[in-house]
Amino acid sequence: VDRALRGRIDDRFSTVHLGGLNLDARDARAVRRVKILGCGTSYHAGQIGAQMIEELARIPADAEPASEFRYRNPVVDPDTLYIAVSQSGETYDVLAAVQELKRKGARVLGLVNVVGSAIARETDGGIYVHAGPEVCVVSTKCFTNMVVSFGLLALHLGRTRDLSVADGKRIIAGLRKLPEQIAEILANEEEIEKLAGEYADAKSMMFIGRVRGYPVAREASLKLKEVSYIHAEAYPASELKHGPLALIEPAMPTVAIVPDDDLLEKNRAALEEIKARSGRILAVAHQVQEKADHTIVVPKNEDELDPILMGIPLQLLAYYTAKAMGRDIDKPRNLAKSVTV
Ligand code: F1P
Repeated sequence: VDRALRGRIDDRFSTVHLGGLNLDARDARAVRRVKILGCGTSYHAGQIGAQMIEELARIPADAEPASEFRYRNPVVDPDTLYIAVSQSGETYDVLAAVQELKRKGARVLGLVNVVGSAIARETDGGIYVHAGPEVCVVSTKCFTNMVVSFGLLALHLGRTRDLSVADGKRIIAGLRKLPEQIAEILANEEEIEKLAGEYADAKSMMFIGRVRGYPVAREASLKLKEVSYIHAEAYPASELKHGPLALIEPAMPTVAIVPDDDLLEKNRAALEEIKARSGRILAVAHQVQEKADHTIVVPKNEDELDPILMGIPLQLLAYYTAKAMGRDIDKPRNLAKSVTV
């Protein structure tokens, strides 16, 4: 995160240096929609990015898995800014989506980690997320840095529309606090390792989160699947009552994202629903949750940055669960570092 932030924020609170973006203020003002494409972890980072762009730049935005984009003869709109997200910059499905978009005359930016990679070369400009090399197969620190980069991009887009000076100050101050707060979470690793031991017997796990907590839940469930091979489902907390509640029982623990924001009471109500069905609950929250069996308490920052601080302990949870089960964490079965076919 330090690396992602370094040199990108100057002393005038909301001025960001996104050097390779290749999107001047006029182009940025002309953007009517943002569509983000990525696979796996990068798609989840894109879902958070889309929410940040809507919140901070007030531009309608959404994210879609790149893997099937080209199969559905998508409408390509000249007023939409397309962003392709990829750690490796080599994922074939993302590259193929970029090529499809370019063929149809779209402007496509990249949010990529590996400098000079295929997607970085094919796109019209973009942001390098500067996460450093991801040595293992699954993407972790890159997810965090992608979310940071989306935060900077959202502020930049907002600024070109004379929006959110106050938001700019607030978020930039929040971003600057992140490295220290992340260090605090990492200092708590032992506690997370212990908790992982408690849940490693689960055959299946449910992950829930609301609004920006939902992509965090998805990403946490993906991490758990990738490295521990425990089946996991992720749902927006409000969807629980539309079906998945039927799955809740003691053998299916729930990991709940419960930030101190204006949805706190609703999230607590969901915990009650789960408890009423004898479900075990592990909450990730800013304060101990009474209804939960265990809570991982994370430091509070700006609401928009919750996905970063709540995502990291769940990456650790996946790691320690896999470790407790004796899995090969750096080389999970059936997965490749970059999926180039
Ligand atoms: C996308 C991705 C990773 C995942 C796995 C397979 O990679 O889905 O998120 O962890 O390794 O590939 P990328 O396009 O971000 O490099």
